[in-house]
Amino acid sequence: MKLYTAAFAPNPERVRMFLREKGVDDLEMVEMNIMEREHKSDDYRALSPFAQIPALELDDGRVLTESRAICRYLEGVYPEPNLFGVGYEETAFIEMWDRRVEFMFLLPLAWWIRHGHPAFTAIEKQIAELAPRGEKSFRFFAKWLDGELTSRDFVAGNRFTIADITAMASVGFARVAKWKPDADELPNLLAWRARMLARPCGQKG
Ligand SMILES: N[C@@H](CCC(=O)N[C@@H](CS)C(=O)NCC(=O)O)C(=O)O
Repeated sequence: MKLYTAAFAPNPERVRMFLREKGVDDLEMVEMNIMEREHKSDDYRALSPFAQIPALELDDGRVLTESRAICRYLEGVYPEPNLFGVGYEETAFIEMWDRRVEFMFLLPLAWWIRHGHPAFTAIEKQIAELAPRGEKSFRFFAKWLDGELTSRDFVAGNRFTIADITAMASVGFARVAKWKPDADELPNLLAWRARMLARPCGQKG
């Protein structure tokens, strides 16, 4: 298997965190430079039709894209520790949380950064109004998640899961917008982040 990845980008970082939590460090990695538009080449588009990273090329030549689908596949190859849930109930609740985080935290953040940060003109036809709209939704969800974390240690329940990884990838990417959880406004999110930074997912790999 070969993982196409890119430094500083949140979706490939989700997969790299997933691998670190699984203790897998021998996957072949192909590093792409997004800002130099390496992923826009015809060769890469043949693998990933929307020219997005990450992509996982399987040994038989098939290619998986979409971070969550790639992690799903890797969970099958490396089942322990379980990060997607055991049984239909836990799996459903973890999926609910992971999708909430992806669509209501990571996606608005991507709008904020991609449509607001001058460096992103390299890959985005910026629409100025989308940046503040994304920022507002991102900040709203951060506050809401902070409230949820008053009563538990992890995003989706009482153990570490894929939902924590998606949230950590978001919080990490938010540094590009000079945002991080504030001790007065988001104390629970800040404490959660400190716990995550102490885990394999929080180590730079
Ligand atoms: N839904 C996809 C999104 C992938 C995605 O947007 N990747 C970004 C990096 S985080 C990318 O490839 N950006 C390059 C571009 O938009 O030109 C996933 O979950 O993997």
